[in-house]
Amino acid sequence: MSTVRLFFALWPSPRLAASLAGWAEQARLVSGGRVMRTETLHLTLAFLGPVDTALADELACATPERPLAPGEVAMDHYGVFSRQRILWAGPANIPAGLQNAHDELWQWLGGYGLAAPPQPFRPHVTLLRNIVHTHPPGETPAPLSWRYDRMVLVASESLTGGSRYRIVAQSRPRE
Ligand code: 2AM
Repeated sequence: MSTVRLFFALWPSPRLAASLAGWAEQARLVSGGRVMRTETLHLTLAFLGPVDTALADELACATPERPLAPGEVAMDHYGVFSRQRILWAGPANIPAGLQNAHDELWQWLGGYGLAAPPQPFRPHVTLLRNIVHTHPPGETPAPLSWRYDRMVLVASESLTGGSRYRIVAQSRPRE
């Protein structure tokens, strides 16, 4: 059985991604580590892991017909996942709209036999990997406001030296 590694994400505009890259550069001065490429920055809504290719095709066809309730999330906080040596940007407080979007997405995915992970939703944009100092920087740049109105379905392909992301579908914004 062949599978593809999938996740649903919010993808920033090039402008927002450039601002997030500035957050990454600032954090690297304190934390060390490797900066993620600007064009790959994203916020994962649901990580599906390896999915059978037939189901992946079904999801890619269904995604445009499943609008995401538009909302806004502040990037106003640096956090670290010390075990994974990741530094990220995200909201200090998860907005209800984003939490609902996550919960409703997983409810919909349940109809395809997919189950949400037991861990709580931790919305974040990974900025640095392999960080050296696992305390987040004390100073945070000016907060960024991220208005979103759609999500993307992404296939993650493992290559030597990292992953390549391929957007396979996106939801249509609500009329
Ligand atoms: P990360 O950036 O914190 O590693 C593609 O790998 C995306 O899916 C990334 O945003 C990654 O988060 C996320 N991801 C990878 N494995 C995951 C897992 N087991 N649970 C939740 N998200 C995961």
